[in-house]
Amino acid sequence: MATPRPSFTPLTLGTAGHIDHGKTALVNALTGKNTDRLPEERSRGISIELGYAPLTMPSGRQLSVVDVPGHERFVRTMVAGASGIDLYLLCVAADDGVMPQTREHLAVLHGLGVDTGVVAITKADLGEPELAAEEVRELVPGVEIVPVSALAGTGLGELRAALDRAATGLSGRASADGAARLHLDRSFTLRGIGTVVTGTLWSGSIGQGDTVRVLPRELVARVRSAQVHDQPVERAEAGQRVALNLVGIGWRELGRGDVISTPAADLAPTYLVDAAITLEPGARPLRRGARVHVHHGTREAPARVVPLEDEELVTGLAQLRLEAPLVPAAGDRLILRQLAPPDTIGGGVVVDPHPRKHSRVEEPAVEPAAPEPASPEPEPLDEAALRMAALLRADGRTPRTDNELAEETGLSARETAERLRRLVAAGQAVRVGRNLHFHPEPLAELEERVIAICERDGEATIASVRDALGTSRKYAQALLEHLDTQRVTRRVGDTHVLRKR
Ligand SMILES: Nc1nc2c(ncn2[C@@H]2O[C@H](COP(=O)(O)OP(=O)(O)OP(=O)(O)O)[C@@H](O)[C@H]2O)c(=O)[nH]1
Ligand SMILES: [Mg+2]
Repeated sequence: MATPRPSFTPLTLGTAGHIDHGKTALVNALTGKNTDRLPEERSRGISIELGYAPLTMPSGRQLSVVDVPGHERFVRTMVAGASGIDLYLLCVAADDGVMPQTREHLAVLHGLGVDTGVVAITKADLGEPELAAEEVRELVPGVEIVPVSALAGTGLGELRAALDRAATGLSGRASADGAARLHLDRSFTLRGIGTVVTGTLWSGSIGQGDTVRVLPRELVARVRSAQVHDQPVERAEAGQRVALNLVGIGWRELGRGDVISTPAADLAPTYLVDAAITLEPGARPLRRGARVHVHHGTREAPARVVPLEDEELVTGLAQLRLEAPLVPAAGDRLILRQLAPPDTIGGGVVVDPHPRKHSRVEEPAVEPAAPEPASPEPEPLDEAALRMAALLRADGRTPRTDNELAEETGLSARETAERLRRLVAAGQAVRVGRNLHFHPEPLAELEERVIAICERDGEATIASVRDALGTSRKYAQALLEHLDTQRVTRRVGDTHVLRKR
C-alpha cells in the first residue's frame, strides 16, 4: 500500500458559535453527514459531543470538519475540539445575532491563535441577515461574511468558495516534523477490531507497526493500522485527523486528553508551565494564586497562577502551577478559563514546559498553597491502578467509593489508597472526600454546574445541588465540601456561596 501524499496541505476546519445557531445543520448541508450521532443529541436537538465529517471543496481540497457544541456548559468540549483546528466557520443566526458563546468561542479561537475563517449568517431564511452581519463586522473586522440557509439550501456554494479562499495559503501543521504528537479526542472499541482512538496529529507521522507511548501515564501500545477519513494509510502525516487501531491497550485505559507519541519524543507530563499569557479585553487581571482552568490540546487542568513580572497579570509571563499534569511542548497554545462565572479569559503560549518552581513575588503568608504533587515524576501505574482509573472514568458523575474500588480489585485498603495516590499524581483521579475519588473530567463538569447554581440562586445547598444534578445527597455533600476546600465556594451555615474574587 502506497502512502498517499496529500496534494493539499491537510487542514482542519472547526465550527464555532452560540447554541442553536445552526452549526450542525450547516455541516450536514455542506458534507451530507449529520454529526449529531448520540440518541441524546438527536432527542434534545443539541450537540453534546464533538462531531466529525470530511468536506470536499470546489478546488478539490478536502477539509476535516470538527463540529463543536454551542451550549455554555460544553465550552470545555469546544476548546478540546478547537485545539486542533487551522481555520474556523463561525455561525451566527440571522434571527438571534451575536450571543454570549459567539463571543466566548471567538475568545477561544483568539487564544489558540486561529485567526483565519469565515462567518456564516445562518438561518438567512429567517430574521434579518444584514443586522446580524453588521454585528459581526463590529466584532471581527475584515472577516468574510456569507448568508446561508441550511434549510433552503441557499448560499452554500458561496460559503464553500469563501472557505476555499480562506484555506488557501494556510500552512497548517504539515511542516511540523519531529516526534509524533497525537492529542486524543476519543477512544472506543469496535467489534472484531479492538481499541480505536482518534485525534489530530500535531506533528510528525505515525503508522502501522509503530510502538507508541500514551502520556501522561506512560503506557505503551502498538499501532495495528491507521486511517485518515476512513481510508487506510500506511502512515498518517502531521495535520491530518487520524484514527489508530491500537493493540496492547484497552479502550478504557486511554481517552480524551491523552497524548500519543513516539518513544523517543522529548515529551513528559508536567505540573509547572511558564507561559506568556494575554487576557481577553475586559477580563479581570489575575493576581497571585488565582485559580483557573488551563486547557492544552484536548486536556485540561486546574491551576494557580503566579504572575512573574508584576503583582497582577493582564499580559505577560506567568507560572501556572497545575493540579493535574499536562503534556505540552514549548510554543504550544493554552487557553485559560475561569470557573466562576464560567468564561474564557485568555490564552497563552508555552515558554517553558518544565521550569523550576519560581516566582518574582514573595510567598504571601495567607495564600493557601496549591496542593503540591507528591512527586513531579508520575510513578508507574500497575494493572490494578489502571483498572481503578478505568472504573472511575466509567462511573462518571457517581463514582464508587474507595472501599468499593478495593473490593472490585481485591486489594487491601492500604494497597488501594496507594494506587489512588498514584492516580491522583498522574491526573487520573481527584480526591473529593474521605473514601471518594472522581475522574477529573466529570468532576470539572459538576463543578461548573454547582457554580451555575450558586450564580442563579446566590447560594448552593446539599438539597439544591442534589436536585439540580439528579444525584444523591452523598455526592452533593462531597462536591460542596470539595469546592469549599478548593476555595471556590465558602460555607455559610448550611449554604455554600461563591468566594469573591
Ligand atoms: N429556518 C431555519 N432553521 C434552521 C436552519 N439551520 C438550522 N435550523 C434549525 O435550528 C435548530 C438548531 O440547529 P443546529 O444545527 O442543531 O444548531 P447548532 O448550532 O448545531 O446547535 P448546538 O450544536 O447545540 O450548539 C434546529 O432546529 C434546526 O432545524 C436554517 O437554515 N433555517
Ligand atoms: Mg450542533
